[in-house]
Amino acid sequence: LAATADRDEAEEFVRLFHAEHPDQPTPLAARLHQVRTQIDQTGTYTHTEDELTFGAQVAWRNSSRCIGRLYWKSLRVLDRRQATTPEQIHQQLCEHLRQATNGGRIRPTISIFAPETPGRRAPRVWNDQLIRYAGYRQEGGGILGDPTYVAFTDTVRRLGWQAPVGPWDVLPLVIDTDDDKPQLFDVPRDLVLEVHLTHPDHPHFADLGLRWHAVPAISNMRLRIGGIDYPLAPFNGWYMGTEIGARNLVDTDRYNLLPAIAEHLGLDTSNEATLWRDRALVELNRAVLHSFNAADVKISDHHTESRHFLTHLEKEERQGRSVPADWSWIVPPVSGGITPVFHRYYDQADQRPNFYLDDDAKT
Ligand code: HEM
Ligand code: NRG
Repeated sequence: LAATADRDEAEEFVRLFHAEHPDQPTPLAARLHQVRTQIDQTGTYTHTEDELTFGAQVAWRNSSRCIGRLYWKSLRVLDRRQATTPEQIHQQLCEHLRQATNGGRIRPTISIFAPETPGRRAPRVWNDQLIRYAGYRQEGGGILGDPTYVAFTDTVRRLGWQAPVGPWDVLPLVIDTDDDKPQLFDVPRDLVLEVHLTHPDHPHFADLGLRWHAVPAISNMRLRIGGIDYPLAPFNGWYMGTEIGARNLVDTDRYNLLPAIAEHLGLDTSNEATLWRDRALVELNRAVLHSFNAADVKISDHHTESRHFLTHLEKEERQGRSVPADWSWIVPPVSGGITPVFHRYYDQADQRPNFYLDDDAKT
């Protein structure tokens, strides 16, 4: 069996862990010896709970596309390496949503399932987030729901999902383990906190019937710590309002709602120079922030989140660490130039541990 853990990366990680956490019960040299021996004998090694926690936190710290990294040290890490059957995994995913949602006081959380090993393929879920809305192609060419998920919705219907066929149907989870066929599980309704959108100045805005889910929980990124891959390690924080109000509800290949909102607001859409798109966009983003706040669901705006990110940068640099960042992801999709993150460049580096999307996997 070919080794699944990279020896050099393992060493580098164990050294990093000890550098940032001196005073370990097992000294660095002894731990390095253990890890090398385990890899030589079995092709892999097992992270301690402390290594796993630190590794996940640093993977967040190294996520160059994430503006929300100020709180990387407070990431809650749930060690789910023992869950193996689809039923156990489903139960732990539900428990993740329960703890992370926390009635709206969202807690950044990651659940880490079994890694890839020489003897056994790691479990996966096919969904890209734990909570997403289905999309349906309709007769006549229109799309109901989230257009991004039309293909995935077809897939789960072929696996037997009984689709309600509405605009906000939460997709079932597809859990795939080494020894079973992929299995479908519903996400229990009471674990899906949603916010219905209202507008602080336009009482009839609610009639548009818009909503979004409270928790973004990415489930398709591989967590790589010390040369070990954890393909199933779903994580969440809270939303920045623009993700919903400037992208999910707005992109022309998502809910594409600006025309409907402009009409609702009675804007002059006769030519682009009226800036009706921009005006509708601002009102939608106000509605998102207003509605989450009114419902006591944690969310942050792009001005605050941008400031926090620069605070994070300064804090890390004072610790002697560089903060790799990807300008095109960090700068918010609205009002870029009036947020402070716009007016500078960033280091670009692939530091490990990190999260990887397997379509553009780098290793
Ligand atoms: C990306 C905000 C927590 C890891 C992003 C993006 C935003 C964001 C705005 C860009 C998303 C996009 O444009 O689609 C936040 C906020 C958080 C948070 C406000 C609140 C605490 C976390 C946590 C993790 C994380 C807990 C991991 C432990 C990532 C990664 C990406 C990302 C890996 C890139 C995703 C991709 O490549 O598709 N984050 N984040 N973030 N965030 Fe965060
Ligand atoms: N834009 C995506 C979510 C991407 C990650 N954003 C976060 N992550 N806030 C969307 O669903 O709109 N997080 O872990 O909090």
